[in-house]
Amino acid sequence: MSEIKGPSPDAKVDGSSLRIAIVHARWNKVIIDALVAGALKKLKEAGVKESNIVVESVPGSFELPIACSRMITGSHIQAASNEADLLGGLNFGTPKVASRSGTPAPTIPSANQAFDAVIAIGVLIKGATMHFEYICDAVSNSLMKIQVDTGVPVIFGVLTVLNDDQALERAGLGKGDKKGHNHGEEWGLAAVEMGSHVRRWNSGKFL
Ligand code: DLZ
Repeated sequence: MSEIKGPSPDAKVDGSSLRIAIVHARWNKVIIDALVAGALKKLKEAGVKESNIVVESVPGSFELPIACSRMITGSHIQAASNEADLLGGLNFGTPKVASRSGTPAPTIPSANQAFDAVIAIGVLIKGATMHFEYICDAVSNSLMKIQVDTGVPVIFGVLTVLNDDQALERAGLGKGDKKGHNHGEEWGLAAVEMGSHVRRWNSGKFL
């Protein structure tokens, strides 16, 4: 394998305070499952708590942009509702501790905070028509637009490959000595790094 191509050594980032979403397509499931597992492995190794990882699925890669967009918005609504609860305001569904004394029960502070990053995972394999080109173009442009517009990093976990073997190798499932490497792992690390950078940048702190 080339020594030049590929990411530089992992940035050491602590994911223990981050909340991360993974949304994956269900097309090409064997490869998807390996990529999601790779991303989850690295999220946990970086300290992201299991309770702060949300995994959702959509039919195909074409649905990834709407899922990312709505999940980011939904997590902001969830976080705002938690804040309102803590201030004694409206409660949109956070459970309350049962009161035995007749005095109002305190609201349990929820761990739900807005997502610090979303990983969009899909596997697009070229077929005989132009379908592949249109979907690759639309999905990659939309995901980039969502992260720039929302300010929440959207990690591009979409394989755009010419055949099954290329996809298998990029999920670490290749045949013989072409086992390849699971790119899901890099996506997990990228989510933690970008989530933590953006938090810092948003509070006006720079290295
Ligand atoms: C229709 C379709 C095709 C042909 N190929 C793929 C693929 O390789 N990878 C993928 O994630 N999704 C594929 N899809 C489904 C579309 O992404 C989408 O789900 C449908 O067109 C419905 O909008």
